[in-house]
Amino acid sequence: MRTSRPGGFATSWLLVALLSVSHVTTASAETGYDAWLRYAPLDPAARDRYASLPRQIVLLGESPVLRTARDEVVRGLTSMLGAPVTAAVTRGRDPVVLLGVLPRVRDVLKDAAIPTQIGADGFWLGTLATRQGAIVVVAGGSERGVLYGAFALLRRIGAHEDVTRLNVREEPSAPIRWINHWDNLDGTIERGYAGRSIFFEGGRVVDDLTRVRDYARLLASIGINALTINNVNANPQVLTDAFVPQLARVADIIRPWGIALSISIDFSSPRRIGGLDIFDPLDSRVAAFWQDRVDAIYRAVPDFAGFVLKADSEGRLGPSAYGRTHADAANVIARALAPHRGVIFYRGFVYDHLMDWRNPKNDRARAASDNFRPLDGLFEPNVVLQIKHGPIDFQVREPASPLFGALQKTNQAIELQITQEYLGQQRHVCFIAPMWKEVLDFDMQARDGGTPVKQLVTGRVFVRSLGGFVGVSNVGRETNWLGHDLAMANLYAFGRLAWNPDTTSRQIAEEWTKLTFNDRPQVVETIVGILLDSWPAYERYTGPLGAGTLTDIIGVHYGPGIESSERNGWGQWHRANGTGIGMDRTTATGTGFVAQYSTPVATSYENLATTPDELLLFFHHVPYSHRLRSGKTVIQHIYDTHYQGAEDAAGFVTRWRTLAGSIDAERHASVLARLEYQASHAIVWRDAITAWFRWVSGIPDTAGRVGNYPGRIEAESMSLDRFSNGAVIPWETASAGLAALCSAGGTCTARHRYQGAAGTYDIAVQYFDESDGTATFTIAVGDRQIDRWVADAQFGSGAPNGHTSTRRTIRAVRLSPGDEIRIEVNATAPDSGALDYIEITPAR
Ligand code: GCW
Repeated sequence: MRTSRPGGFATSWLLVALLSVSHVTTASAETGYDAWLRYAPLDPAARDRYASLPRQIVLLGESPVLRTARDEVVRGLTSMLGAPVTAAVTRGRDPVVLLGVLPRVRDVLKDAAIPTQIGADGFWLGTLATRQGAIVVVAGGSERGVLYGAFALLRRIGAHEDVTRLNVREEPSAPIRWINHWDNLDGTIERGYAGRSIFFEGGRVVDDLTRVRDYARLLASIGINALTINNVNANPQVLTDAFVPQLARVADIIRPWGIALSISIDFSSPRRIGGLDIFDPLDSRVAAFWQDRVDAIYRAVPDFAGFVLKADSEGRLGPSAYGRTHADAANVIARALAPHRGVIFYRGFVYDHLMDWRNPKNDRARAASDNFRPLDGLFEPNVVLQIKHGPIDFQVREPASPLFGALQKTNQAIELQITQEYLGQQRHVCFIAPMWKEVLDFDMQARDGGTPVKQLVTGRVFVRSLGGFVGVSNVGRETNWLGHDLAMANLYAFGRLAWNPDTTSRQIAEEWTKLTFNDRPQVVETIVGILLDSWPAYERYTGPLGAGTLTDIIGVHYGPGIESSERNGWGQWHRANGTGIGMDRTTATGTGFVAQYSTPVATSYENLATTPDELLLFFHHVPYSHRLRSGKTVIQHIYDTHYQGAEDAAGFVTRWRTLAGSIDAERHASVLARLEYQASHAIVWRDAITAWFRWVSGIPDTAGRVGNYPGRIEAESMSLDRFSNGAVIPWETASAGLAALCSAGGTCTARHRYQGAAGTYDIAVQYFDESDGTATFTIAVGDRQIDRWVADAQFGSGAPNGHTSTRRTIRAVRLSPGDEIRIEVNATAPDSGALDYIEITPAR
């Protein structure tokens, strides 16, 4: 235990006043809104452990961020301890929690054994014995550090850790811990899955910024220090004089949480809103435009953080319009920002989406390094290259981008995607920390002695002062921010890893679970178990062996759509054909991508024998008969993992059910509904992918499952009234490629005469829930209606396909031979009320 000498600080303080910032908590339904900052009241046993914790909070100094820190401690302790905790302006006879920046703390606690230095944004938490008893000190390396220290103290208590002997110093791994949003000014969100924007509506910043404030609080608690609020596919209006005051409103709301505002910009803004006929970065009028806009923003937002720029990518204009380089583009804006200490993040996500797919040497994975490596050293010091974690685009499995190891004289930040664009869009649970960790821990061998990605992006390896982490979060207006309560673990994990990338996924999951739910061992074990198993499960039923997420690449990136990636310019090719699968990216016979890595890494990926199985198809094209280390062939691996993955997803439901009564009923029910949906959609994935590969390869499943579905009755083979048979595109997303469509609207009926043994069965109805209208489904056995539901979900597609394919299971239905099972669909056009099949299996 570290203590100061008793009497080590002035005892003459008088308690001057108690401020009125104490918080009263009331029990309320769990909505997920408070996420990991619930400050749930401790049970009496746990409360006893904190009996000696001071109930008065003294803040040294005055500023919005410091006040936020103090108020948060008051709020958190009051709520958790269930007793009044108050803010005092100075110290009386009772022990206190003392908050302040390090020099102020050292002034007051002169002889105490407190660190003499704390890095920017870092903090020290200490318990010091004094004549007045044990005081708790939160000393910050900066005001932000005090705030982070306050949250760290509360986190420890929330997780029921001992705080009687604190002596903890923490500093963030990197200065850049930013969140990006892909929110459009009209209130929509690109790749957002939880409602409309919390920032914008109707072309303006929303009037009520309460949610923005509460979101900033969540972000501050995990160490985020800047927020980019609009889409990288940017609307130039954000730079206009009319918009700048609106930006200032957002900046004012997030500032007390130590978070600085940033925006994404459109590179052609000089032409679109600047009255120029040109946006050439080397033109002096263009430079003057950028300076003018930057100055205008800083007049309104003095602590503005900077810009994010997506140029020459996916149709966005960029320097190539004038034959200029990305360095030219970044630098003209960087120079305008430099006097204000602003930074520009230039996105490394630059590639040709109109690439000739017929050329086997073409490779989108090469693009980032091909574009940026030659420019290393040419960027202004306040330019940061923002690089997606993998060379393609947030697929379920990718190697680390080689660009991380290739830049020695350029600041870099890793871009991680929290919004689950390719990972089940928050309808599926997929805890991404383990995937991020694989990349962060990967040794790029950029020079001798170990250079994991985490040390490259934090600037440690090549000694860059700017570097770090950017997360694309896309929270929305749904109460629980991301739609799925468990998805919030990803936002939490992003912040915790940006703070300290050495933290393990399990540590993060445990901490998050305790704070978000509770710390009962069974709860922690179950939820952490589901979280840690979720990415492997998702990978199993979606994209095998590094081939990519086998989803509809040119659409909403959600359900299966295996051939959508092929024969187009988007470059997410897996090159599966009748004999084999995979992208040959070797130097010897392929696209040469592997040569972008350092020699030792390249050598291992170049050779089939040393390429890890999980990335095999990213680097090599192999026959379906190729044997993996497991001894299985590639094709059998594809079959087995898809069945395994679907079973894993079903297991999440069973595991989650065991938590009934151990967590609040509200979140138990809402997560259960999502997990049940996930389990059924995992079957859609399983069947689509295994059927497609069975067809393309001509090789049967040795276990006999693929193409053989016991108890399944295809809708098109039922006795149909007003339904018509239709082909589903892509074919593999419907059983047997066909569905019964109720396209004419009105009521359509499908009948099946049950001829099996009498007994109790589960009946699954597989149908398509299109986004373009509603369809009401009724199912009856004889004249007994057994279920009725309305299909009105929004899966982003108005057609029957892998996005919309949905399963409803009616459990424990008594059936006797001769019973008629009747499904009626009442569809409002253009919804086709499509029915795929029913499946009758013994009740579970
Ligand atoms: O993954 C792709 C997304 C686009 C996104 C783009 C990017 C914002 O499908 O929606 O655009 O990446 O990162 O710029």
